[in-house]
Amino acid sequence: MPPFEIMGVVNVTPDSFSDGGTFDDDAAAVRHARRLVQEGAAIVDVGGESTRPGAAPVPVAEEMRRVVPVVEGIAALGLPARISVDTMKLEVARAAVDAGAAYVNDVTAFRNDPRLAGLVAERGLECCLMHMLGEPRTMQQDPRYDDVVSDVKAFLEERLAAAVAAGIPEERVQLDPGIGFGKTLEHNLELLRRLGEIAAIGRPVVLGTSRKSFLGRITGRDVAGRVHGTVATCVLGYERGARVFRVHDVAAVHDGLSVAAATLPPDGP
Ligand code: HH2
Repeated sequence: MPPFEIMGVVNVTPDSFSDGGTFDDDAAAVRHARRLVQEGAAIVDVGGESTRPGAAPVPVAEEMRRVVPVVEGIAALGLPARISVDTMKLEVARAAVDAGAAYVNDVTAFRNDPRLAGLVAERGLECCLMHMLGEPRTMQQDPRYDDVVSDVKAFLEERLAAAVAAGIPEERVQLDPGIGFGKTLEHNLELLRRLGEIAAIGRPVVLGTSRKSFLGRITGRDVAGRVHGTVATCVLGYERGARVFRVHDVAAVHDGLSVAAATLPPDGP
């Protein structure tokens, strides 16, 4: 694996927190994916259901209508990048994989539908298993942990074991602490401070800080002004062992991580 990989976000939703409604035309979303790959994304993550705090669930047929044509369009370009589908639903994932996706990013880590693990196993896909406390509708209502890092780590170890038990080779699994998913500002900061403990599980850690509200709490910036804060978290996260960075601003993060990688010993941090 290269020193780091960037997963560029392609949201095809009317209501995503930072770019909702921007790419609700399929052709625009496909063009955006091409641009993200040109800027350095190794993975493009196509999502048709917002998971922002308070978001309402999207019916399967509507999520498929949003996601599948965009995955097809990206696959037709033959870009040097893997296509990921950001979904918790089996039917959406299956249709996206048939259309060319090779990676399943499930923010419920196969808890919403355990059959998703079977699809990943059968089709030889990669997956990202993410920690979330509760569900998007309610997750920011007073989240509590004994110790956020130990709790998230134990959860990810348990979900990794479940994925392996379902027949997914460990090498195909990446793990994500789920920044902002049922976490206060202090929980997010503690996870970033002690990210090395999550990396110690031994699987690549995916970090999703891009433009999130905790950056706004620190910098006072609105969503569009959080690029520099995003780069800072990615560089620090890289030094603490994260390897995959799910971001909207691929060019800026690619520059930051390239500089960070050049300053580290060749065998990594
Ligand atoms: N964050 C979001 C969505 N999916 N997947 C992973 N693995 N990690 C994350 O941190 C993550 C994720 C939320 O960001 P975004 O897609 O920009 O917003 P929305 O959920 O409103 O579409």
